[in-house]
Amino acid sequence: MKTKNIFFRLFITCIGLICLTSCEFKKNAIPKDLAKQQIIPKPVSVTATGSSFEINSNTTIHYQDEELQPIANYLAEILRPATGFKIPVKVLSSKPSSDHIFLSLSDSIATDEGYKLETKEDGVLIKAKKPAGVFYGVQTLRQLLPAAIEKGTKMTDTLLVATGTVIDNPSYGYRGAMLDVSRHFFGVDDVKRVIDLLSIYKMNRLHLHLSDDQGWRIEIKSWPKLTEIGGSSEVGGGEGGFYTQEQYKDIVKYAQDRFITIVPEIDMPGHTNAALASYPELNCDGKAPELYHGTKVGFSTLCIEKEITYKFVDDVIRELAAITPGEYIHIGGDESHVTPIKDYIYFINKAQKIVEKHGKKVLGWDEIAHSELLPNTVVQYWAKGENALKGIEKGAKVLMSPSKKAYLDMKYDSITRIGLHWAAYIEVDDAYDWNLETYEEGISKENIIGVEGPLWTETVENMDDIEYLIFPRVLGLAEIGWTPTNQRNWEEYKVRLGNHKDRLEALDINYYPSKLVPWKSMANQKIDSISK
Ligand code: TNX
Repeated sequence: MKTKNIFFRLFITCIGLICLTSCEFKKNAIPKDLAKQQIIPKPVSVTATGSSFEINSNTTIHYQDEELQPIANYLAEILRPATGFKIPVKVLSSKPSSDHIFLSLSDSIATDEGYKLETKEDGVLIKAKKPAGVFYGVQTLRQLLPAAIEKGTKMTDTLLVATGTVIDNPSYGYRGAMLDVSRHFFGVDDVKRVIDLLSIYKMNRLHLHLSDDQGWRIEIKSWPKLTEIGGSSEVGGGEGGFYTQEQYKDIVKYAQDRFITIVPEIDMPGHTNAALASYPELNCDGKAPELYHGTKVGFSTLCIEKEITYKFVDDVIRELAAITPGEYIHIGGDESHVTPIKDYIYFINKAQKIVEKHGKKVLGWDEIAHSELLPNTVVQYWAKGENALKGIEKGAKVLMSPSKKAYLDMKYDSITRIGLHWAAYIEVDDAYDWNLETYEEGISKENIIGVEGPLWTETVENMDDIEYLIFPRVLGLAEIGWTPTNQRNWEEYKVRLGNHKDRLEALDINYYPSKLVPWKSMANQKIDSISK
C-alpha cells in the first residue's frame, strides 16, 4: 500500500513537471514582443502591442491588386511546406475579417521600397506604395516566424507572429552584391541560390562580372567565338562555361521576381584576355594570345586604335542591352595598366556613348573618373577615394565598394582557407562597423547611390566557398544600405546577428562562424529552460 502511494505521488509529480516544462516551452515559443525580434536589416520603426497572431489551417493570403499575386504565391510557397496547411491565395478588394495575411498597395506609404506591416490577433496587413515594398514586408514577416520555416519541411512549432507595427524604408536605393563568374564559372542554379539568399535581406542588385582575362561568360550571337573559345576555361584550367542568352534571361527574370536587378559587366579595355584569345583581329598585332588560367591582373588591353574594337563593343553592348531590363551596364575600366592613359580616356569616352546609344546608363570602376563622364554615369569606388572625388567633381554619383570594408573576397583573418588579403583582413565587425556617408571625406549621402559587396572568385570554386565568404558579412552590408546610420551599432548588431544562427543553418548556408559573434541557438534555449 505504502509503495503504491509513493508511486502515485511520483506519477503526479512527473505529470506536474511535464506540464510545467511544456508550458515553459509554449511561453518561450510565443513571440509576444515585436520589439525584441531580431530582424536584419534592422527596420526603421517597430511598435509592439504584446500579443500574437497564429498562422493556422484557416489562414488565407489575400492580395488586393493583381500585381501582388506573385508575391502572395511566393509567401504561400514558404508557408505551405512548413505548416502542412493549404494556405490558399485569393484576390480580395477589402481587408478580410480574420485569419488573413493581406497584401495591398496604398499611396499612404511615401517611398517606393517602403512598407508598413501591421499584425493584430486576427491577421497581418502588409501595405506599400509599390510591389517591391510589399515584398520587403513579406521578408520581414518571414523573419518574424521561427527559423525552422526555412527548412522547407513540416515543423512542429505553432507559427506565431508577434503583434504590432513595423514601418520601414531603405536609406539607399542600390543595395547589392557582385559575383565574379569569370575567374570561376558558376551555373544558373548557383546564381539563383545567391539571388534567393540576397533577397531575404532586402538586397536589390546583383552585379555579374561576366568577362575578364580568364573567361567570357555571356553568349554574344554576332561574336560566337567569345564563348566558344573565351568561355572554355577558368582559373586553374577548369572547363569554364557560359550563359546562353536564354539562360541569362532566365536569371534576369528569376531576380526580377525577387525585386533584384541584374547589373551585367563587360570589363574593358583591360581584363580582356579571353576576348583577345577568341578573336585575333581585336589585338593590335593581329595575333591571338593563349587562354589565361592564372590570377595576375592588368596585362591585357583591347586595341584602342582599331575601328573593329568599337564595332565589337557596339555589338556586345547592343546584344546585352537588349536582354537587360535594368538601367545600368557596367563597363569595368579597372586596372588597365597596359593601356596608355590618353588611349584609356579615349576608349572610356567612346564606350560610354555606346552604352548611352543603346538606352542604358554607365557604371564603371573608379578609374573611369579620369575620362569625361556622361551626366548619368556612376563611379564605383573600390580603390581610390581621389578617383571617386574626381567623379563627383564631374557630376557623377558614387556606388560605395571600398575594398578595405566591402570586398567579400578578402579573408576574415590570416587563417581563412580561401580569399585574398591584398586590401585587408575583413572580420565581421570590420565589414559592419563603417558608414557610407563618413567613409571618405568629401563623399556625403547625396553623392552616394548605395553599397555593393563584390565577390571576386580567383580562390572561390563552388557554392560552399561562395557562401563562406559572403555569409555573414553580406547581412551587415545589407543593413548598411538599409538602416539609418544613427540606428546602427556593432554591439547591438552582433547580438542580433548571433540570433540568426538557426535561420542561417535552416537555410543550409555554409557561413563563417566568427568568434566575434555571440551565436545563439533558439533550440538550445528551450532545452535550457527544461533543465532549469
Ligand atoms: C582587383 S576590384 C580587381 C579584380 C580582382 C580583385 C581581387 C577591381 C575593380 N579589380 O580584378 O579580382 O582585385 O580582390
